[in-house]
Amino acid sequence: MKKCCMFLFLACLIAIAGCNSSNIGKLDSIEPAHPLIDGLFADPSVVVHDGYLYIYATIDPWGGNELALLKTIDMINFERLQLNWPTKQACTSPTSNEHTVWAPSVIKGTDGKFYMYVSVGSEVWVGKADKPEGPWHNPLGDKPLIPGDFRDGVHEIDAEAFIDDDGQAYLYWGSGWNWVNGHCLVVKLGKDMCSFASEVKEVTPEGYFEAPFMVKNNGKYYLMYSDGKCINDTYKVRYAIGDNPFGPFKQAENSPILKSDPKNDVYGPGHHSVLKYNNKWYIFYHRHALPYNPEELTRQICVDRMEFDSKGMIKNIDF
Ligand code: FUB
Repeated sequence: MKKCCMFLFLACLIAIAGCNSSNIGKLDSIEPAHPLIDGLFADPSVVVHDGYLYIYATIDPWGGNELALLKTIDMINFERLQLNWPTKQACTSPTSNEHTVWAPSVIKGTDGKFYMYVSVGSEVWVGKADKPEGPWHNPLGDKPLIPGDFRDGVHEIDAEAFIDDDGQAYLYWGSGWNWVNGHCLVVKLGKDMCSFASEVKEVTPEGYFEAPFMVKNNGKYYLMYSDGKCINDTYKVRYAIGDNPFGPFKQAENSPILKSDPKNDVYGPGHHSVLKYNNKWYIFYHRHALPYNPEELTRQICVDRMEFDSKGMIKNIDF
């Protein structure tokens, strides 16, 4: 009888484990430029933790009082979770403006904690949590990491952290105003991930407007970014290559690698992030919802494979 109970118990455990087993490797079977979820979300940032994929995103149009957090174990069913932070109320400073919460970036630090860099108004706030779902808090109390008046002419948004192989973290950020003169700044982050540990350097590559994302592959540093207007089909993803995190970065010959393709109904793809999973690269980005209506900010999140060719160039993404 005892043996029988033990067998049943083990069988149940195996069944439960089977139900929960992660299938996010199904990333591969998702159609190019096909929205992952029905809702209107933009600026995706992704984290994989305990077999789940988490997507942090701007709620369209133009953000809201909070961010969207979507969680999946199978790339088919997405659960929408409520984040306790950031909110517009919790992240208002004398230099923020009326803009909302948008453009998150989440990364796991070398200390095993999760760090979020998020634009609220026209400035960058930092959050910290033990788990991707939170609870999140601002380690700086009620202050932004990068205030709205940090540097003249720079729109202080779209921050993205990168951790190099030696454990040193960097923060890239910046955009322009009125769709012109985008600036990309970079700084070394302190071990606490919420202080600056170097001078801030401008590394703006050719054709840059906003949404920087750093990728390292085979010792090279690929600064990827968006260019054009996110409100229409001019938005696209470019990249430039450098030998270290501070550049200089030279735009690659085949840049942009992701752009509108009206024949395949793809309009204004951009503000991406990159995930390396099971030794394969994936690019998450938003593109305009269909039917395409320029000037209306209704964006949806997609994912495609991203590959490097034998010369170390990022291959153009075709649909
Ligand atoms: O979602 C709001 C803004 O649109 C982001 O900050 C930009 O990068 C663009 O995607």
